[in-house]
Amino acid sequence: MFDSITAKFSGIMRTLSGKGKISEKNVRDAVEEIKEALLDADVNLRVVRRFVNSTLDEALGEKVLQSVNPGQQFTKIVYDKMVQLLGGDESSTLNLKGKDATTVILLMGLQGSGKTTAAHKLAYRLKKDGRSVMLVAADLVRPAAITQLQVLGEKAGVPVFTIPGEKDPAAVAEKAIAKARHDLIDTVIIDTSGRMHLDQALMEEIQRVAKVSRPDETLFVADAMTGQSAVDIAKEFEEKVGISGVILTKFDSDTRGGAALSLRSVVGKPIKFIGTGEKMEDLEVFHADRIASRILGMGDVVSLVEKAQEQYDQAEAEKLQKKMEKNTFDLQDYLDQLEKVGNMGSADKLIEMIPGAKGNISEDDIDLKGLEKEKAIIKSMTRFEKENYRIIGPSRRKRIAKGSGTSVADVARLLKKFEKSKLMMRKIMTNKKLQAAFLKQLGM
Ligand SMILES: Nc1nc2c(ncn2[C@@H]2O[C@H](COP(=O)(O)OP(=O)(O)OP(=O)(O)O)[C@@H](O)[C@H]2O)c(=O)[nH]1
Ligand SMILES: [Mg+2]
Repeated sequence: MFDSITAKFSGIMRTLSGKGKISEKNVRDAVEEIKEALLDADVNLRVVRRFVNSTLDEALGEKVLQSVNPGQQFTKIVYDKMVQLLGGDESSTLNLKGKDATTVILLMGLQGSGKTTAAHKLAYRLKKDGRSVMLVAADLVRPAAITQLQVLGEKAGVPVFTIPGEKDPAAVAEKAIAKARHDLIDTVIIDTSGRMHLDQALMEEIQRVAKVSRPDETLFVADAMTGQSAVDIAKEFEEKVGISGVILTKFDSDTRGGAALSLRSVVGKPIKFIGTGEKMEDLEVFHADRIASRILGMGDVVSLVEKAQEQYDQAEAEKLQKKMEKNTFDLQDYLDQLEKVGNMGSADKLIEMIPGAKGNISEDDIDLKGLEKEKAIIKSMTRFEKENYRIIGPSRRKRIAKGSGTSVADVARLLKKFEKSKLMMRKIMTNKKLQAAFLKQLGM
């Protein structure tokens, strides 16, 4: 998402930052280009106007034109406006009751917007946070909807409430909540049906479900690919049912991003999560500042570090540190690290988070395939070999290459790389300053 808008914004900023002094005309030209970029990305016209006017007002103030580094000042203004547009620092956390009560989350949206997928991603996330979750199948329109939720619920390891034969979604919701209270389940997530278009029947159905379930969160699920129309639909849901927040799905898609940039401002409700893929883990908390950075091509280091940290818990990090201190880090440990990198996400997602990487680094540069190869090689070693890499001579190398479907050269390359990492670790561990930086990165 945002590929073309990011390219254009980076271009505009680069032109301006190259200038030692900028004139009023420079600013006006840049703002005009920004306007075009936003319109091209299918951003709502009123939103574009407001963005452009307030950027212009501020940028033409004395502060920018007279400043030592006008290009940077201008970038800062555009960045701040973008953050504001996306919701500023308003909270995107869910309104959850304590565990001694039952929190109800209602999901709604058009057909195929990603409600069922979002329901199961949310269930998975909240369960991971230590909550007890129940999914409720209140989509009684599409024949396969119940089975779909049951399959996903099983994947996430949470119960799915259904009433076979029941035709009234409000009745299902009501009974589900009663059961959750009885079973001391603290979070209920209700998946509702969608329609191709907005229609009276859908609105009435959702209204009735909302009335009996009295949700703590009423989340509108919007498909980022539907562009402008997502905004109109959200407005309709807000008027008829009332929404507390938005989940923007298919953020990973190749779309221009207009919906993402317009929704918050037009509907006036926070975007709380973004869906970044079809898998259970592909749900990120929405942070206006981080997305603004990504859009302007400035990367998102905070999310990147968080993703890395997710892969480590404190105990593991300490164990790793011990091994490094004692220099007993072996190939099995190396393999564990490779697995963690692989778990951080696909190459294209990582690229978006590295400042300046988009457009400069390709997916091939982040060599996740090479990673797979290395993993296969280590997995073909015996335990003794993993613990004593120096004994891996020519005949062992041949056997390992054969076992992993690679070549002897590949095995040799891996061993060299591993040896280098070990050397690097020795260096880190014998240098206090490096050590501190490293531990900070592990979140210690
Ligand atoms: N790439 C990507 N695909 C998604 C995402 N969220 C949902 N999908 C896909 O979109 C399709 C529709 O998702 P569902 O969750 O079934 O949508 P729904 O709103 O429940 O649809 P109905 O129940 O028919 O109204 C599925 O193929 C999902 O895998 C996302 O964030 N990224
Ligand atoms: Mg569904």
